Amino acid sequence: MKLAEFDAWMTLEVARVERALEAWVPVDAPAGLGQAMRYGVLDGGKRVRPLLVLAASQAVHGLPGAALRAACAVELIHAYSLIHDDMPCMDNDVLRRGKPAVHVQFGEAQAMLAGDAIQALAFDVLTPNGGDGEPGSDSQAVPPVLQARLCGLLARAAGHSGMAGGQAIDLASIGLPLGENALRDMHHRKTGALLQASVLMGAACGAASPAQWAALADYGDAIGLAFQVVDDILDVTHSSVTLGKTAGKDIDNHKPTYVTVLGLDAARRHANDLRDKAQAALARSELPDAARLSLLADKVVERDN
Ligand code: GRG
Repeated sequence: MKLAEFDAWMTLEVARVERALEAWVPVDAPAGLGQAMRYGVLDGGKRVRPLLVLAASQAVHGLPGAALRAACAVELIHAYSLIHDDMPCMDNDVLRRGKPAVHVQFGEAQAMLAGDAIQALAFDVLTPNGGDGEPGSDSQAVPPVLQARLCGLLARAAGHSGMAGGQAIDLASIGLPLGENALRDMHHRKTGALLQASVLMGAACGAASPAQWAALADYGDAIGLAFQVVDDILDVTHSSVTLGKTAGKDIDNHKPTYVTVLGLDAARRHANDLRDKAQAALARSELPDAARLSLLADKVVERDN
């Protein structure tokens, strides 16, 4: 696939995800909650996770309606995690996606509620049969067995053994000299689990053989970690303006990172090794339509925000 074709695909798919999120995140939730939810979800973010869902689904000729719902559900979980992460009781940041964080704009209580409601909405979006006339409802698009599978994959990635567990380790590790293994375990959970789930939820929308599923799981595992290594690198090499969030935060907060543990050059080499691992896993999958996943792996490592 040529780069121009891939760029056009990304533009088209991101626009489709934006339209769906625009329709599904409510305007009319009580007492200003809808406004806070929409502020936290819409108009910002690279939408990497939805693109991974859609690319994986297309690689296995998945159901397009199911894949779009899965793409939005993963992005909703990601958006909720950022809202809660920015709160004073966690990472205490004021800038997110180039604008004031949700708790700065709407207050702490509303930010907590917006995150809670966005998390619940993710599972609502995945279960259209339970939806009561929600916008764009297409219960035919996601067979009930697939709804349950997608909910399970997402819940396990977001919960205590995945993202929330990783966040707990993160908060408990401030100022501690973590070794590389402990750092890897934390980031597998905190960042990697949701990125890997994005790939697997896309794969679940189609027919992946057990060997292809295992290869895609390895791909998701490698890019999930690569994403975090690059995040640690960008935190020290790029400005807040480029990143749309406060740069240099990890060092200021005395957090162990791949840069503090390995050093900048070794961290860069590690990111490239993980990209190679992801590409090798894709080759093992022998999926003929995996070019988008391959180009996304490059993008994860070469990104500058
Ligand atoms: C609150 C349960 C809970 C978890 C929070 C995701 C997370 C866990 C914390 C965010 C802290 C952080 C900066 C992690 C590094 C990796 C990461 C998730 C970066 C942000 O994701 P991007 O770059 O953001 O995809 P955009 O804004 O582009 O969507």
